[in-house]
Amino acid sequence: GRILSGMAVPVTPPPTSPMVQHHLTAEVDAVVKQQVAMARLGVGECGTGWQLFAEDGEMRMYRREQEVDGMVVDPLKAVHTVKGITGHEVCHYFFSPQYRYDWETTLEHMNVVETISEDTLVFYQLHKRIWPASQRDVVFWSHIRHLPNDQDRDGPHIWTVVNQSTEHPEYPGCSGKTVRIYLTVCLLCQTIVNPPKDGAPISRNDISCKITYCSVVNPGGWAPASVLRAVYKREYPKFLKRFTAYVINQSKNKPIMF
Ligand code: 18C
Repeated sequence: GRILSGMAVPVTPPPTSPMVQHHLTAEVDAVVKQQVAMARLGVGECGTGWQLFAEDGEMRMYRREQEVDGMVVDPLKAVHTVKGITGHEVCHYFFSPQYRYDWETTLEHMNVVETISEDTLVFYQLHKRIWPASQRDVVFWSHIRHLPNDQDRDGPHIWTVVNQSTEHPEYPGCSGKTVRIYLTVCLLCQTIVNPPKDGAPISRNDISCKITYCSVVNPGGWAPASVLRAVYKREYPKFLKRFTAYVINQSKNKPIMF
């Protein structure tokens, strides 16, 4: 069986697909551009009523209450500033499959279904069950990208990871007792550097990372709104705090990855 509950098995992704232009390439590019543009909008702009629901130090989490066919799909937008790490580092640890079990606490199983290219993978994830709801799973492509700042060559460069639900013939999602989740997630990271005045080399004390995390998750099947919103409220702050602490810890004795 492919399900190894909770075990951190070493991940050996399948080899890169040999096609010149994979059928997902155009979709990936379009969704990434759209998600990055949306993530760059502040929570005050657009007049769309983001409401603050969690706050901890520099971290702020906002949501908009939204339902589709009676199901809660509240969009989430979180902003955070973390000292001592770069946007490249944050995106590297979020994207790479070998670290996922270290920081993703809701995971029961994860595997790479397909390697589209070095920067685009397709994942299958089975998440822990919340009693009494059905267990959830998800298939999504994940893309990591560096966005050079074209307005200001010395300005901050931006890194992003976008995850978007997709279909895969080996994981049909309509069989068995799991319910398929649909998600769109965008992690956008900007490195801020305060160069030391004495011309000394840049150290981790001189850098910080401005993080924006946006997510829309459709639970795929009915779940009580109050339970769902309670899960959101508990899990999203837990994720962002734990994940950023993980990146700080992984990066601290390594050279800065700009
Ligand atoms: O972005 C994040 N992680 C990425 C890499 O894994 C990727 C995947 C996101 C998966 C999100 C869906 C998670 C479903 C979890 C279900 C059970 C969790 C609780 C378990 C407690 C024991 O993009 C970071 C994601 C941070 C996760 C936040 C939680 C979101 C909750 C969404 C609820 C979905 C429906 C749950 C159905 C049960 C309702 C009673």
